[in-house]
Amino acid sequence: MKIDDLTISKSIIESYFNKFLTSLEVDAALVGAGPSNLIAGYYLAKAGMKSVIFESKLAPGGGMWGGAMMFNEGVIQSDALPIINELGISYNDRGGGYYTIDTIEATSTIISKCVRQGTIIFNLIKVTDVLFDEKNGAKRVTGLVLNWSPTEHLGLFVDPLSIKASYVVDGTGHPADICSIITKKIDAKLSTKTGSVIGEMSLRAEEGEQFTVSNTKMVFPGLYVVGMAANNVFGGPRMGPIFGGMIMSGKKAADIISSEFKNTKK
Ligand code: 48F
Repeated sequence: MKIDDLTISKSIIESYFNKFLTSLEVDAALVGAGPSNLIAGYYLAKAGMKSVIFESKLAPGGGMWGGAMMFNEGVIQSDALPIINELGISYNDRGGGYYTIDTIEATSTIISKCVRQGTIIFNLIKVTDVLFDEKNGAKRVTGLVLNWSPTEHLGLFVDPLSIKASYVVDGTGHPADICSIITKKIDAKLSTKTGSVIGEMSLRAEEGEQFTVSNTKMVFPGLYVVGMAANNVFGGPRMGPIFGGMIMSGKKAADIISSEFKNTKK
């Protein structure tokens, strides 16, 4: 076959912009492609919701690739094994309910399953702000404001674009970027003890893992937190290189949002 350079360019441009156009109004918009949001994306798509993830870096996967201290192995506890089995990720049984996963295989599989299930991932796009509505003094997050990540690095003054979403999920990990943004920019009072981002505490795996899952919830109308962002926002400890909590948090977020979504459609 003869290869035509312009056909290559036209194919990429048209496919990309079709993908972007179909993502302008979605059921769920997820910020950050770490393990928790990738799992949320997988289960949201499985539940039939139109979902999209925006990731500021080149590679989705967040902090999972590097395992612990760049040893590319991670630990999963038995509670998260049903999800690992559903996704077909391999593991080694270390005994006592501890399993190790090769973080390269695990991260690449989670990304692939998420996309193949139907959640679109856009990389190199940073969420810089939110869209919100205000009715009778009550605010609700209704979308995201986006820009190419390099604009920030290069200090370019380029205006963003925006999309609308019925539900937004902050899965930005340690910084909890979206929750911080709304407390500063729309004077949002979060459902935390202080009304703002409390900040993450020192590493304690046992407590941190439970904290992530129990604090995966709505933090402001229209906005949910998952994974490490939940620990930062609600003031829980970090957990280090055990990933079961991240995975269970992603599934919990998808379960809450998809059941709410179904209720609004009744
Ligand atoms: O940090 P990250 O992996 O979040 P997570 O799903 O998982 C945490 C674990 O990896 C690990 C841990 C548990 O053992 O503590 O750290 O909670 O992924 C967060 C992703 O969000 C992206 C960031 O590049 C990363 O890939 N991100 C952060 N801010 C933005 C963003 C933003 N404003 N817009 C788009 N992406």
